[in-house]
Amino acid sequence: MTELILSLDLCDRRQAASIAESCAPYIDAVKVGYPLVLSAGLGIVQDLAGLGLPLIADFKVADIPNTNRLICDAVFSAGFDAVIAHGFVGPDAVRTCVEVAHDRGGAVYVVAEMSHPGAVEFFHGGVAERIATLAVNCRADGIIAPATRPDRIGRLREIVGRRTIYSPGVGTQGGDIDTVAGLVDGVIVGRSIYEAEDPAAEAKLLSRIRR
Ligand code: 3DU
Repeated sequence: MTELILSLDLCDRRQAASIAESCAPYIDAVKVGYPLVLSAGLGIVQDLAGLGLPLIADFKVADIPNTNRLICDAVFSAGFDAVIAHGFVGPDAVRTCVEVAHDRGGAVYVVAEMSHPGAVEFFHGGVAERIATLAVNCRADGIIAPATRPDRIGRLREIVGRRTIYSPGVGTQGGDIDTVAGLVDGVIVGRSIYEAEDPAAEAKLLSRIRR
């Protein structure tokens, strides 16, 4: 089953909670990042907790080990179930995120390669492969890989094996859900759902990948 993860990049707390609630029957998790938390406050986590879905903190944590520890402690204390971290900061920094997450019963997903056009500047030429290897070595729960480049997902899958791959970039960024769904464990979809006239109907439509 390929999961459908709603990326809730809205800046209005009530609108975000309402869209998440309407989509809840058709999605497997909710990803929350800086746009929503910085606009609505961390209280949004409590608003979403009632959905009974895993909440993923997309803070792309990328600091020294001590700061990563403080950030991840705060993430799990707030009620998140997983955190997304960058891998380019190196193994000690990533390991710290994994330690905190696993102590709290949570998960860490490491960004191996991003989905936007400019990502090729630094992630290509072997870097994404090295980050994916680092994620495995640091016992991260999985990686983030680009739905906009299915061939790259294939390459990164060779490295991470059965570890989870979550993939953003479907829809608005150009990635095709039917192409990507069979390659990954979950697709992350934001604007195609929350900007739709009927977000719940769109989520329902996309949730066909779960079959
Ligand atoms: O393009 P969308 O609206 O479906 O949103 C995609 C989300 O996934 C958004 O929160 C973005 O910050 C995040 N993301 C990527 O799009 C690409 C990455 O490589 C990593 C995260």
